[in-house]
Amino acid sequence: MTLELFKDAGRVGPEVQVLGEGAVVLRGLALEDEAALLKDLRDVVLAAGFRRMVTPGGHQMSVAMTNCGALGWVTDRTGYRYQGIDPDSGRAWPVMPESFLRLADRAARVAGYEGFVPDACLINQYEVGAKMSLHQDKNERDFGQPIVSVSLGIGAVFLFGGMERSDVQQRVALQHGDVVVWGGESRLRFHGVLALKEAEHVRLGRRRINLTFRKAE
Ligand code: MD6
Ligand code: FE
Repeated sequence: MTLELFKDAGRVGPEVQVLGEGAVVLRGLALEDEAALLKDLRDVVLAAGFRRMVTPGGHQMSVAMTNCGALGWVTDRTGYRYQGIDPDSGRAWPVMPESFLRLADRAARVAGYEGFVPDACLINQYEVGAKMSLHQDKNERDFGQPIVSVSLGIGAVFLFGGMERSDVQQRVALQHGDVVVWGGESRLRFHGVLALKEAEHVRLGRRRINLTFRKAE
């Protein structure tokens, strides 16, 4: 499908693994601009720190989160939503860095989605033992827009299910620099992340950071 782009440009494309209709893993795609990405990540986290939010059911999440961009995803006892104000600081979320926007655009294009301009980047931090239960991403307005998900730090096993919670799941090992792009027919498939195993990454230490770019509004 999308490797045409690279043929035209006369260069070799990234390694692509198809997970389903409209869903691909682009191995190592985030490594090209890694230094800028990690520096900008550090700046965002200094302005809006990681915090463990509470679900509407009253459970504290094992994953710590923050956001950048015009909108941020939050959860509390009243529900899940996107909002422009960081509830911890009372200020706007940090601006989405250029390096983040460039990577989201490049990944979406390679996967066949043109004109993806995210207004939200949810940043998840997993320490050893943290996990993400099976869920669908459905707080966004337009399911015609994909999600671009970037894995940094230590590896994790991503679960990719079907349209029903009970559908069987593929297990996908994600490493530092891998990017999953998720849209089309697959946009509402259930997915999650298994509890993180002990490991250490040279740049990020004993944790995994996941950036998910969304067009929320
Ligand atoms: C994670 N990712 O990889 C959690 N959602 O840490 C997600 O929940 C996710 O990777 C939608 C699309 C891609 C994802
Ligand atoms: Fe998700």
